[in-house]
Amino acid sequence: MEIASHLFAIAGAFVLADVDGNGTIDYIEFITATMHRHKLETEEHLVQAIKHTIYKIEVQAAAVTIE
Ligand SMILES: [Ca+2]
Repeated sequence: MEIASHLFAIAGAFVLADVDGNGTIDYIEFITATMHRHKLETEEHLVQAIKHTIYKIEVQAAAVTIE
């Protein structure tokens, strides 16, 4: 079940990367797809860092309120 879901995700990624729809991923399509993925991962890391920072600020604010 899990393998099928991974294969489905990979097939979907290939379909999205094949911009001209010719059934193959050329160099430009590969670079474009991987750069887009890298950007998404970078944005996800930024969101996680901001959430972590907000959490730490809230914890510190709660500690100050208690004291
Ligand atoms: Ca193509």
